Amino acid sequence: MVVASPSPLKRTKKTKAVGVPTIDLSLKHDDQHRPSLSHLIVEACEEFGIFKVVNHGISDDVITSLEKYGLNFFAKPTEDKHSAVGPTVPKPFGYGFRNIGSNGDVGDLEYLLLHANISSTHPHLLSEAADDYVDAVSDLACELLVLMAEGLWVPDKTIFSRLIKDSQSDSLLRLNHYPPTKMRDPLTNSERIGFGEHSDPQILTILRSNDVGGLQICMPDGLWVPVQPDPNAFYVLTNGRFESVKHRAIANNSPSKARMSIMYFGAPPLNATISPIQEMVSPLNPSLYKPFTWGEYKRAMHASRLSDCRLNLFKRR
Ligand code: GA4
Repeated sequence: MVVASPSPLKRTKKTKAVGVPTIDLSLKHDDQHRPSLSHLIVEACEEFGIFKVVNHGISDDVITSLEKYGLNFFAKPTEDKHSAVGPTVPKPFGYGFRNIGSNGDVGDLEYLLLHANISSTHPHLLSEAADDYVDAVSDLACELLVLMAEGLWVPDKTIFSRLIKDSQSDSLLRLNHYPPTKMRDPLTNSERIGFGEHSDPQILTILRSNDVGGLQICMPDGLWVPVQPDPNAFYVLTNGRFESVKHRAIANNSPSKARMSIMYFGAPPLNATISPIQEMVSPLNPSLYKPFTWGEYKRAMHASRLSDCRLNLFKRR
């Protein structure tokens, strides 16, 4: 067996946190284990839309450098943050405070949303820490996409990874900073929301956070359960046939420490057509959606609220 957590999505007694399937990537070079590794990834994507990757091979230095960069950035005076990369409401890139997107969503956080592609004309961090991080996590994303193709028995193993390796890839980097705040909303006495419920639209998301909790995923029965933070691992959220898990972050309820999470969103170029690969379509298993470009999908996304489902707009009648 190559999976480290024996009972995925079993809630641990003490914390009520959920154990998502764990993928041990150190086994990728082992010819004997690689097929079961790719099978487990496919299973995790199909059943949960999220898994945890351990032994990912990305050095601590790369991760902590970007984390330090982020913490330094968020510690700056407000005016400096606004002037550093852009306006208060990123359109969509730059520094954001409370406002998410441009259709009225708000949360208890501040963030940096940047294009991951250095050659792009959009703002990016221009920091070595961010470049090194993006290089490392995009390689990890590609490795996982190759394993997914293997697990799905797709003949062209790089069919997915090529989309994010493309020089025009529309991948993004997001740093979310959740300062400590009072746990309950004083008016409603309900949990305060850091980042409202949504599913990620990109091919896959690679999320890393410090040891402060906040991430929750929605179970099939609609119950929200916390995911235990693990600074040494990455959480991978998938999309498509591998439906992206609905998730959110509650406001940070730790007494003094801020929560910081870093997301890499692996995306295709804007002009890439999104449609099922031929081998997956048959008269018995027809394509459910009209083909669309990633650019078209993004336009629909930016016209929607955080929790909206955009895919329905492209459903075949
Ligand atoms: C959710 C996932 C990513 O964080 C993001 C978000 C994007 C944004 O912040 O600009 C969106 C949201 C996300 C989907 C609906 C729209 C657009 C905020 C929003 C209300 C960067 C992304 O790609 O889609």
